[in-house]
Amino acid sequence: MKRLGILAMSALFSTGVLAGSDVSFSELDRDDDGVVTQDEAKGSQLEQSFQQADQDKDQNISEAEFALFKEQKEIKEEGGGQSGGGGGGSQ
Ligand SMILES: [Ca+2]
Ligand SMILES: [Ca+2]
Repeated sequence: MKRLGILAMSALFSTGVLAGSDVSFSELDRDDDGVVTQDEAKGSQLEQSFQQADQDKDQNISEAEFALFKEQKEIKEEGGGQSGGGGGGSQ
């Protein structure tokens, strides 16, 4: 029943800045052990930036590292204006 609403909302979001990248830490941490492994990051946009986000190089993204990563990404996006490179998303 709520599906349409959610779809409409995600459509709204993908016309904005964060095309499908607005994923929360708990969503990524599928086994709920408090860290996101490379395997869990697969398919998210964290996958490409995993090494960057993994500040202490233990091959896990802790919640703190994830928060930092998102923060830096937002700063970057604000500074660079609109990111117009989203080739994957169709309207
Ligand atoms: Ca995990
Ligand atoms: Ca780490």
